[in-house]
Amino acid sequence: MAGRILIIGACGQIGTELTLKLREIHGNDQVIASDIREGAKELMESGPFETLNATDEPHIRKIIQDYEVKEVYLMAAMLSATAEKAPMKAWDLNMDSLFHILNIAKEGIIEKVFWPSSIAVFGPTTPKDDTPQTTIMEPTTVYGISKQTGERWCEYYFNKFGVDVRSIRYPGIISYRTLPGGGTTDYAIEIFHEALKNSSYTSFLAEDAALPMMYMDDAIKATVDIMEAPAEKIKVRSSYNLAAMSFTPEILASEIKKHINGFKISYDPDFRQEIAESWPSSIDDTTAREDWGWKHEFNLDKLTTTMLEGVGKSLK
Ligand code: AKB
Repeated sequence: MAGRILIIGACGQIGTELTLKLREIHGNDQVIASDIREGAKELMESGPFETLNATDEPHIRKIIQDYEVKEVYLMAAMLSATAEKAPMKAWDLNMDSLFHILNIAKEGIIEKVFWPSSIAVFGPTTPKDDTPQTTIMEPTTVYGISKQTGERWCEYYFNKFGVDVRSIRYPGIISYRTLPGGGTTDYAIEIFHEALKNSSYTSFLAEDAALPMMYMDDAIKATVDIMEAPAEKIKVRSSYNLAAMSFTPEILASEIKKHINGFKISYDPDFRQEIAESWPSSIDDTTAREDWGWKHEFNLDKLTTTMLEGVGKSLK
């Protein structure tokens, strides 16, 4: 690859692991991490870091110019639960940052863009089970509205200006290295920490709230794969459905009980339950599998053992 890679939002849950993976693939000095605040030691010490507000267009342009960046991964966003508490701030962050990058790409300064979408683009009127790639989308959250709008603009910039932008609708992503911030699917990470610390967890979602989920390594693999695929294979320029597994808090708890004797779960649903109810229970990702060969590796069993081991080590 000619030119360097810039990750905006590199210190977040997905950004951290994505940056480390891309540094492993392309070399540490080829991947510039940036975020509004510093992050994990491993990330800060393994390559270049720039403090960057994702809405500061002149600063984004300067970093792209200084490092001769050709590929941008825009991972900065306000997630579903936090966005409900600060709607205008979420809208400004999620949309302004995307427009800055799309416009820089339109000018030909960068060649390729990755922008994550989410299952939040769907809403209560969407078919809930095996949600198809193309279907009714009437999101009812600020985050979902921003992601759906973003998808429309990505497709528009591809069609009108030939911008090579690629996107995935992430489900809930489960990992142990960096904690997520402000999502509705975060319970599925908190539960492992509480199970190992206290042998009990109170879920903020109801026992039967089924949501699409994925282990981090699969999400990173999908992100790398879609960006490495030949352009002609990327036929969807809004965003691809992506799936691995689907479970409820009750199912996850019974999986954890197989490893932690006496683990107890209780339920105290809050405002996030309403968000979860508006989202699909499971996703049909046939199009991603057919177009660019997406394939997941982690099922619930493998996810549970990996999380218990990873969180367990981090608590020592
Ligand atoms: C959230 O819960 O907001 C995110 C997402 C599904 O995009 N994890």
